[in-house]
Amino acid sequence: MVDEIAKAQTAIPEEVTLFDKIVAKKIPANIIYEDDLALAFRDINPVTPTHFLVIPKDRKGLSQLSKATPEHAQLLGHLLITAAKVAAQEGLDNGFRTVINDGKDAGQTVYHLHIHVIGGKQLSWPPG
Ligand code: IU
Repeated sequence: MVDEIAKAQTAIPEEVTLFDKIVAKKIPANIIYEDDLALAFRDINPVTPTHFLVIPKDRKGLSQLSKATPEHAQLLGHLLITAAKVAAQEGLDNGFRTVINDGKDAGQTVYHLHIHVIGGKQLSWPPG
């Protein structure tokens, strides 16, 4: 986790992100859901027993949530609904948490909007 925060200090928006490469199946990922607009795959560095990411296949300029405009409303809604659907598919019936890290202070390392879905254990609050 400390590594992620260190990585976030130097992470920058890119033309083609690592997640674009996952969408294009150029780099491997454990994909658990896919439709026309969204992809969900297991995080390679899980922080809870279940930890997956929901991403837009075409991020339409959404490197991070703070870049969202009204044009992104439908896509963002679809991603949230997908997060809940895949959480149910994963059996997270007792609850789960969604997280969107935005920028350095939040520890964002990949500038392709993504929703973390974490669960599978009792989570604590507040996060650090
Ligand atoms: P962050 O919110 O930008 O910090 O999250 C990026 C996440 O992407 C982080 O949890 C990584 O472990 C994860 N990840 C991944 O699952 N597969 C990859 O190929 C890469 C990062 I690069």
